[in-house]
Amino acid sequence: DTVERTFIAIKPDGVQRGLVAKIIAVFEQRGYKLVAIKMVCPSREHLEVHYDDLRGKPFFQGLIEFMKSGPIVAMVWEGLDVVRQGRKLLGATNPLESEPGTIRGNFAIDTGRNVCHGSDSVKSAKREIAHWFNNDELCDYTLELKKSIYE
Ligand code: YYY
Ligand code: MG
Repeated sequence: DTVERTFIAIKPDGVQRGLVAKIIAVFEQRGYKLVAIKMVCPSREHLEVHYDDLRGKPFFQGLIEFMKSGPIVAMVWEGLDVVRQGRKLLGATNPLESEPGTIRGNFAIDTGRNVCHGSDSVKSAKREIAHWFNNDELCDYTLELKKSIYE
């Protein structure tokens, strides 16, 4: 399914540390198609709904505070198996467990400063994309490179 989509976000620490271009490049160079991108400073309510499944966890308030500490770069990427592959490109939630070569494995140390977010399933991806983007922000175009990336 080459039109599978995932929601990827560069968190405030990734923006502050100047990792925006590097993180985008990982997805571009793998061959995925960028469908939407914007810089945003979301409200507390917006972030709480985004992380709805983590309400009640001891780190929840700190996570929301941190996510409110600066702008986030929100993106939608499209391509074959992009949800699962996106998680692999990001690396494990705890960067100390992330493989070298992954974004977190290359650029992060603490779980609470792991520089990026990626949807954990096709179902959450659908929910998160609808939560962060209006339909008219999702660009419908042909990636001309497709013939060079897929057989
Ligand atoms: O999907 P992912 O970001 O890899 O992890 P989640 O379990 O969904 O947690 C979301 C977010 O919460 C994580 O990226 C950092 C933060 N967090 C934390 O600060 N401490 C934990 N023990 C677990 C997660
Ligand atoms: Mg998650």
